[in-house]
Amino acid sequence: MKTIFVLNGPNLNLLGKREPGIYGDKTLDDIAADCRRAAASLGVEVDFRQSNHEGVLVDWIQEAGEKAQGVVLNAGAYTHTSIAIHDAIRAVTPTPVVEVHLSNIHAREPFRHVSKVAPHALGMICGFGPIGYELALQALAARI
Ligand code: CA2
Repeated sequence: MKTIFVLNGPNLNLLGKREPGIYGDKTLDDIAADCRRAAASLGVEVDFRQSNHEGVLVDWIQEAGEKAQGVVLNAGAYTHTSIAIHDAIRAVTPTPVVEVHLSNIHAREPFRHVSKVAPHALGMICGFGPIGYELALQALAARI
């Protein structure tokens, strides 16, 4: 079966526990369960992970290049800063990466309007909350 890595960056482990006004009340475990349900109906498997560490995310993107057919990536704040993540996504080409954000990063502070992930991503989904992960899985399942 085809495998999609769903990778989550810093502070996303706090979802549902802090700042529900911005990020909603679902926990990351809830989102993982939604992804697994969506994946089952799309006929793919998800490997869902979270790390607060940039290098770990780089390692996982590289691993995806060998073991997975696609990546859903919410790199959190590293989206806006990480050249290492930008380079890793480029390095695993042609493995497709879909960038996801719970919030609409373009409607927030100017520093969130820039994405280092977007230039090498297949596409980007933001502003729809947790459903964005399912939309990304659907887009990848149609592509791989
Ligand atoms: O909207 C998104 O998904 C973000 O990737 C979330 C990141 C933020 O830095 C990006 O600009 C947009 C932050 C995730 C922090 O998550 C928290 C959850 C609960 C409480 C505090 C932070």
